[in-house]
Amino acid sequence: MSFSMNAFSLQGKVAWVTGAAYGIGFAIAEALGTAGAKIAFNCRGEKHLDAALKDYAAKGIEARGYICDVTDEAAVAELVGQVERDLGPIDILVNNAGIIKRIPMHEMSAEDYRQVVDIDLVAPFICAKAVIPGMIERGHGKIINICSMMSELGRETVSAYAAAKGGLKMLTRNICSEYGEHNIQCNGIGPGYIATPQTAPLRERQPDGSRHPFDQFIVAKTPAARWGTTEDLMGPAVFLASDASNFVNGHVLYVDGGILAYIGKQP
Ligand code: NAP
Ligand code: GCO
Repeated sequence: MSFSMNAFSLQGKVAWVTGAAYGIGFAIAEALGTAGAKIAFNCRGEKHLDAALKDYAAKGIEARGYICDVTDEAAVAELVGQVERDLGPIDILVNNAGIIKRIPMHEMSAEDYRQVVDIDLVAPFICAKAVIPGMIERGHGKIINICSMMSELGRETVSAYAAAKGGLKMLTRNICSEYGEHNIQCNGIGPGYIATPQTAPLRERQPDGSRHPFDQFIVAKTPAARWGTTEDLMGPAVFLASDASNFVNGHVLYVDGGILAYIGKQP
């Protein structure tokens, strides 16, 4: 038995990354494209789609973009058919699209709570469900669910998000349990605190120019002593999308600069 770096290549594969017009999804799609995969991505509106197509082209990545809300089961099924006609069967799905609402739980409406769960937990089920039959037929497939620190930890104001991301960790394990025998690997990536539009409000400068208290808190709580970048997620995503991880299943790979290992700075 010998090992070749080709195990990490995605040449000839088709990867669909949800919500990948910018942020973490864009970086993951860029990495998978650089590793050789043909890229399909979706987002909700024309404006982001057009900008993203230019951004992918500027990175030298051939990507097809589609408008599709991942909570709409019929639209997702249609999208999968279209991607397969345009690029070929989907080998890799990355469930990245997600939102957060930071509202104290006792003030949060059930409607807001449901919207977060719908996008962050129900949509990954909808998207996975749409690609699994084809993966079973072809005898292989990779599903990567973008989890969170909140798959393990709680904090003030993010009850819906934590419930959804905790659920997503268990959906990951369940897809592994249910479809592992078909050579389908379903794993999660649990990013730490990553500088993207989603976390921008937590990094905003204060009126006096000082750093946001949450920004300072996160840097102190992270052994790496910094926020993560979207680039930090590229290598882990390629690994989990490639044959190099064919016996890794039902796992959440935390890419958090060490947050989950750390009790916190002593006073
Ligand atoms: P972001 O900058 O806010 O990007 C979120 C993406 O999701 C956008 O492209 C958005 O597209 C898309 N999206 C949202 N709802 C959608 C829907 N219903 N249908 C289709 N696309 C939808 O967030 P991010 O920081 O890159 O986060 C990406 C993922 O990583 C999320 O699941 C998030 O929870 C997770 N995560 C983030 C961090 C972090 O620190 N940033 C840490 C851990 C996990 P539109 O513009 O079309 O709405
Ligand atoms: C928050 C953050 C997070 C991160 C991320 C951490 O308000 O605490 O937005 O939850 O985005 O998911 O891993």
